[in-house]
Amino acid sequence: MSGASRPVTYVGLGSNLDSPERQIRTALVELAQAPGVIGVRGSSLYANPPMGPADQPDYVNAVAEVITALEPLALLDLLQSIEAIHGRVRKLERWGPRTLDLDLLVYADQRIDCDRLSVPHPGIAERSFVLLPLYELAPELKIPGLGPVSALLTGVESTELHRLG
Ligand code: A4P
Ligand code: MG
Repeated sequence: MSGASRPVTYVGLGSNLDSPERQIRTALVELAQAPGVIGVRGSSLYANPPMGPADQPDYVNAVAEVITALEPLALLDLLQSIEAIHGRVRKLERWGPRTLDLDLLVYADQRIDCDRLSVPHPGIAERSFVLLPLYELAPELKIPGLGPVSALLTGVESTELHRLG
């Protein structure tokens, strides 16, 4: 692990309801202010069309590098508490619209598979809206079990991502 007491982790942020850009920017501040979080560096924000059901608004996505003393499940608790502050309502529809989705993408060099948590997040390799902001923050990153983020990025189409100012 890179620094046992302050692992480097990456969190994916996504929103397509109720002012998505504001949801993401506020969530970055809330993450930075949370107990147990040592530092946060946010990527650019990217507007992009929905993956999954097409009858929903476009998304805004970003990635944050989070340096934290929190263990993985405690970090997941934090992410879910921030989703709750943003009025996230979990519906049965898979991949439906949401005010805020926070996914734990990478936790240092750990591979985790338990009831509540799969890390690295299983969707990373197919999602340009994750790979491009992740590459922007950490071009040298190697994702445990998947390899360099740069190599993964060449395997996805990222023309539909629009960087927001
Ligand atoms: N869980 C397991 N592993 C993790 C992890 N690494 N990070 C569990 C976060 N949670 C994890 O999550 C369901 C459960 O997954 C949690 O209770 C947690 O214990 P959820 O957030 O309630 O469900 P979800 O996000 O609706 O489901 P899913 O399948 O994870 O959806 P995704 O993969 O998050 O995709 N299109 C665009 N353009 N941009 C998007 O951001 N997002 C989605 C949702 C669909 N289409 C999108 C986007
Ligand atoms: Mg999620």
